[in-house]
Amino acid sequence: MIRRRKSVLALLTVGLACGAGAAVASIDVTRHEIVMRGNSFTPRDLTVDLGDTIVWKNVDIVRHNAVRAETFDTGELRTGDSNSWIPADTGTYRYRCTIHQRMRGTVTVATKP
Ligand SMILES: [Cu+2]
Repeated sequence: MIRRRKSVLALLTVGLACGAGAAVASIDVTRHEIVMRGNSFTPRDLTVDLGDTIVWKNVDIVRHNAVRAETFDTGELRTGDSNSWIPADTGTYRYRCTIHQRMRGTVTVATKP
């Protein structure tokens, strides 16, 4: 299980995303990054807490996406692009890159202990 705890970057990202700014410092956000490189997701299996943000970032030289039907779709990401998803429910979510059929990953969402 790989976990990354909250960071200043996460708070900045949320602040920019909502554009409000005032109460940003009090938001408890954990941001997890999944890197797309070498036609694979790293980490391939990620466990997060409900309410966390998952970011896919493509650092590969080809386009990728991360898709789970009816749940999330990052859209095609070019080199350096990223997109995120905040799960609305717990569970195990298997997903794939629809461009490269063998490029797969899993996000497991659990409630905070
Ligand atoms: Cu791909």
